[in-house]
Amino acid sequence: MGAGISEKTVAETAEERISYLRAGHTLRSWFFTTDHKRIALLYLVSVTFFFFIGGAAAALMRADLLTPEGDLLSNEGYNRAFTLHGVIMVWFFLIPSIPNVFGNFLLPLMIGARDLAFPRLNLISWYVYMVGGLFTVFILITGGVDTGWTFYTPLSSMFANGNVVLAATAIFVVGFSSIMTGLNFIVTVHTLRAPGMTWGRLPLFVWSHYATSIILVLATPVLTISLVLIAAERLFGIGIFDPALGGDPLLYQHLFWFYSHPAVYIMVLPALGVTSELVAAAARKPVFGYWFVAASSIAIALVGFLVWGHHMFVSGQSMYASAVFSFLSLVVAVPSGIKVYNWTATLYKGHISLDPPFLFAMGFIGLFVVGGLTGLILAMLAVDVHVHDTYFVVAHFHYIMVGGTVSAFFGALHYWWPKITGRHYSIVWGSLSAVFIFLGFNLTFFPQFLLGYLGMPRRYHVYDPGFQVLHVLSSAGATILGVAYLLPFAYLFYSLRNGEPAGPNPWGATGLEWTVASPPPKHNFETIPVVTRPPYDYEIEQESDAG
Ligand code: HEM
Ligand SMILES: [Cu+2]
Repeated sequence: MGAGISEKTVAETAEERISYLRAGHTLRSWFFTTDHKRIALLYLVSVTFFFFIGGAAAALMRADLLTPEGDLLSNEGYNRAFTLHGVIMVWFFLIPSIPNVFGNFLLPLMIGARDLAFPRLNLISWYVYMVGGLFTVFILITGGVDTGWTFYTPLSSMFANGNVVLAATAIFVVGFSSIMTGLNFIVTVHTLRAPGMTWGRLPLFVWSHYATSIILVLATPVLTISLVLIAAERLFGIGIFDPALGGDPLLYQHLFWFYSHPAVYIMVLPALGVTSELVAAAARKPVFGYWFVAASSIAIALVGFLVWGHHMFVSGQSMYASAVFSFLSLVVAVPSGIKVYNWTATLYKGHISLDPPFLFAMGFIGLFVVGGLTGLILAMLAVDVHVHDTYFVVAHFHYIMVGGTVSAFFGALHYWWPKITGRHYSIVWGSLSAVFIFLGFNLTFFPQFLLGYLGMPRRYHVYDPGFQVLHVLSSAGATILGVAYLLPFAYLFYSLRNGEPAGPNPWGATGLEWTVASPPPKHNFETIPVVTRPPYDYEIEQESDAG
C-alpha cells in the first residue's frame, strides 16, 4: 500500500513539472482551462486582436485628416470611426490589457500561489469579455454608433442614429468581466500570499494591481448603471436625462465621469506597476522609497474618485464646484509625481542595462511625464476653458494612454516574454522597436498640442486649411508608429521557434516569478515558497553571487 502511494506521488510531481504550455494540447485544454497562465494567453491574443481593430479605425481617421476637406469619409462615417476607435481602445484594450494579461499571469507567481483565488471565475471573465467584445465589433460593422465613446446625453438618448442601445449593452456586459477580475485579484492578494510574503514584501506590480482592483470593483457598477439608464431613456423616454420631462442631461456627465476618471487610472496604474519592476531590474537596485511608491498607488485610487468635475468645467456647474475640482485634480498629481521621482532616484547610480524592457520603461516615463504635466495644465480651471474640447485634450490623454499604457504594455511583453514562452527574442530588434515607437509616438501626438492650442476642435474632420501642416505631420508620425507596433510581432513570433532557451532568470531579477522554470510548470511551485527577504534585494543577491 505504501509503495502504491509513493508511486502516485512521483507520477504527480512529474506531471506538475510539465510546463503549462505543454500540459495538454487540445483546444479543450485551452478553452476550458482554469490555469491563470493559459487564461492570460487567451487574453493576450484577444486584446491584440482588438488593438488591431481599434488601430485600423485610427489609421482611417488619420488618413481622412490629411486634407482639410476630409474627403475620405463622410461626416457620419468619421463620427462612427472615432466612436469605434474610442470604444474598442478604452474597454477592450486599455482597461483589460495589462491586468488581464500580465496581472493574470504574474500575480499568483509573484505572491507564491498556485493560481488565483477563483480560477473558474477567471475563465468566465474571459468569456464575458469576449462576448462583449465580439458583440461590439458586430454592432460597429452593422451600422455603428456616432456618439463618441462617452455616450453623452442628450445626443445618445434622443438624437443619435445608430446602435446606441446595443453598444451600451456590450459595454454593460464587459463591465462584469472587469468586476470579476477585480474581485478575484483582491481576494487573491488577501488570501493566497505565501508564508512570509507580508504586505511590505509585495512586489510593487502587485500593489498597483491591488489598487486597480479597488477601482474596478467600486467604479464599474456606476458605469453599468449609467448605461442601463441610457438604454431605458432611449427605449422608453422615461425622462431621466430629458429636460422636457423633468430630467437633466448633465446628470449623465456626472455619472459617466464618476466612473471614467477613476477608469483612466485603471488604465495607467498597472502600467506604473510594470515600470517599477522594469526600473528596479534595469538598475539592479531596490526601488527607492518602496512604501511611498506602494502607498501612492492606493492614494491615486482613492483621490481619483474626487476629481471627475474637471471634465465639466465648461458644463455650467457652479464656479465653486469647479474651483474645488480644479484643486483636487492638482492634488492627484502628487502621488503620480512621487512615482516618477522615486524611479529616478532608483536609477541614480544604478548599474543600468540597456535592454529593450528598460528602453520601453524610459519611453514610458518620458511620455507619462508629458501627459501628466499637460494634465496639470488642463486642471487649471481658467486654462481649460481655452483648450477644452480641442486637440490639446486629445494630445494629453494620448500621451498618457498610448505613450504611457501602451508603452508599458510593450515593456511588460519584452520583460516577461522569456518567462511566458521560455525563449529569448532579438535584443537588437527589440531595442529598435522601442526607439521607433517613441519617435513615431511623439511625431504623431506632439503636433496635436500645437493644434489644440491654436484652436483646432476635437471630433471635427473638416478644418481650416491653416491646420493642415500639423495634421499631415501627425499622420506621418502615425504611419511610423503603426509600423513600429507591427515590428514586435515579427521577432516575437520568430523567437517562439528559433529563440534561445531563456532559463529561469534571464535578467538576473529578483521576485518569485524568476525562481520557477521558464515557461513555468503547470502548478507554478512544487512546494509553496517561504519568503524571508524584502522585495528587490538586489544588493544582497549580488553579494551572494560574488561569494
Ligand atoms: C496628473 C494627473 C492628471 C490630471 C490633473 C488630468 C487632468 C485632465 C483634465 C482637466 C481633463 C479634461 C480636459 C477637458 O476636457 O477640457 C483631462 C482629460 C482626459 N484625461 Fe487627464 N489628467 C491626468 C491624468 C490622466 C491619466 C493618468 C489619464 C489616463 C490614463 C488621463 C486621461 C484623460 C482622458 C481620457 C481625458 C479626456 C476624456 C475625454 O474627454 O474624452 N488623464 N485630464
Ligand atoms: Cu479626469
